[in-house]
Amino acid sequence: MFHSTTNKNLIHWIEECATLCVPQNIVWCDGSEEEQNVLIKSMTDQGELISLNPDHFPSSYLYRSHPNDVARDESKTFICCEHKSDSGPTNNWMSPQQAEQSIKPLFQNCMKQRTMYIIPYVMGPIDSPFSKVGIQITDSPYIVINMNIMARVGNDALKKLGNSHDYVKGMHGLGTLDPNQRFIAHFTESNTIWSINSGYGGNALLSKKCFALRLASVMGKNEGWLAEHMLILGIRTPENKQHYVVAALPSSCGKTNLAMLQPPYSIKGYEITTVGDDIAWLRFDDQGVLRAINPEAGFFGVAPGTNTTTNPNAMNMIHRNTIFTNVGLTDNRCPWWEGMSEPPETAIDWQGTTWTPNNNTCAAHPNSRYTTPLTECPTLATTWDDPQGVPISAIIFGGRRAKLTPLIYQAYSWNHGVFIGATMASETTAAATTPVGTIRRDPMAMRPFCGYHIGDYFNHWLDFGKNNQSPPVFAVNWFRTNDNGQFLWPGFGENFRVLQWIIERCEGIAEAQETPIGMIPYASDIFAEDLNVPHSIQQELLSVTPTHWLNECEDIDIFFQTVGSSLPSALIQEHQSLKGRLKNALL
Ligand code: GTP
Ligand code: SPV
Ligand code: MN
Repeated sequence: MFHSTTNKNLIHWIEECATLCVPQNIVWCDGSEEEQNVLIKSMTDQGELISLNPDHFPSSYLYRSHPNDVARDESKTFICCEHKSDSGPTNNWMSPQQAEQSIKPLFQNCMKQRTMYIIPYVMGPIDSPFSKVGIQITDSPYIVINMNIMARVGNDALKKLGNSHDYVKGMHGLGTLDPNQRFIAHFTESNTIWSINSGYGGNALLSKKCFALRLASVMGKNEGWLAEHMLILGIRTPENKQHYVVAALPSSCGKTNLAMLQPPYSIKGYEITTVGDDIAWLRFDDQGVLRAINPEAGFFGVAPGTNTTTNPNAMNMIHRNTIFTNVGLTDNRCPWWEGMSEPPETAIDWQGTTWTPNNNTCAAHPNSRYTTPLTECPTLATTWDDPQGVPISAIIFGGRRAKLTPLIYQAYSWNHGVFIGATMASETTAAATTPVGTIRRDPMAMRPFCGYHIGDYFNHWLDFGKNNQSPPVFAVNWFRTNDNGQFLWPGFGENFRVLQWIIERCEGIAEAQETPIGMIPYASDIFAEDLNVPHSIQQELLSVTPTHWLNECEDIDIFFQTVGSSLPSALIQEHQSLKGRLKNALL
């Protein structure tokens, strides 16, 4: 067994895993191009990967996952800490002892006649003091080739780790893919993850949601920082001022698209750059400046809806070195998905069967994705790998709400901003296996990803900004619809107009009007004439209807009751103030 580590703790853990899973052989991954090519070749030879048309999509491949394994499974995701009360009302809980009894046996012999890959990786810039090391074990070559894109894989990780015990142990087995025996278990007190019977996305790429959010959120609480489900983007103004903002939007609610947006043609002199599209680790530096790093090294982006108009930068980026999962395949071996272009006359759908536009089904699964290295992104910020992270000017929360919440508003204070984040709600999407389209509270877009009690998490947020130069907080909603379900706001690149207002608020340039829920822009600051949004829709997009919001407050009350006694009094206070302002507005 070749490896370049003398870390006894690590070697011992690997031996334990091997004894349990009984693989035929063990391979230490180095993240090299050669390793990637060898794995891809063997997978294409075995028909597990389909090589795409090299004229249009060089070094790009299609993978089809098992039809019952196409999204994160929140009902099979557990926090395994000693005390149930530490996991809180938003998590499934299982005691570590119970996990030992009911999950561990599922790994027994699970790698028989298979190869066990050991993937050492770093989350964050290799030399950053904020980065952390993880080791993932897996028997899925598909997961290895994805991890090689999504994280900084290789011997640098082993070097960084040295003989330390401080790394995240991730054990992943494909098992039988039986969804009833599927478990994604997080041992938040021993930095360990067990994932069995899924090979898809956040269930199986253990660096991503399992480590960089669920375990990291607990590390952040203990160490004074935040692990968030946020994109990080740069905005350089025509006056050459460089800003960065972070934005938390729930799964499949627009982070990747916002992170690499192309400003409208009519707006000159601004530059948008991309640091991250899904996860941010945030901390205040010695000067009290909020800084963010992207712990990841690649995109695992939603394919449907991506096209040359909605996201030209992504379309450009995914034309090479990309692994597509569960998209359709055209006759000339190019990927296709709903919303990409006019449908082809015939195609092979994501399950491998013949498809035509007359079929009542989708060619691509709604949660089909592309995996592409960050370095392929045409808007990648030069600072993306800065060990110190980038300084943050504003925090944005958002969700998918067909009704109620306006396009954009600003919080009155840090505590009010934390209240807005904590009480966000959003319609569920295909990113998880739960039914799509129902509104649920999704605090800070972290409901499925906060690894500890959500009330303690709110307290941590309040404390985090208390003694620092906390940036202003905003809320956005790109997804208001009319009664026919059509979006009222053009979205995508036009979201830049909202970002511009945010930056002008940060710089003290733009004005705002006070409403009971927060400060909103004057319509003329958002809706330039070239946008062609009718006056009545402008009004609707910025409207705040107190009676509707009072109903929302009742729903927030119900949510707050579920949080229980650790709900911070500052948030109860904010809620009272909001209700007071709404009632005043009705007088
Ligand atoms: P995850 O990777 O699941 O965390 O998703 P995400 O938050 O990165 O969302 P993404 O940017 O991939 O967008 C998800 C879906 O929403 C895609 O189908 C997009 O086309 C669509 N979308 C993104 N931004 C907008 C927008 O401004 N308006 C509208 N109408 N749709 C959008
Ligand atoms: C999400 O669901 O927020 C994702 C996709 O980014 S997954 O990696 O599957 O979590
Ligand atoms: Mn995400």
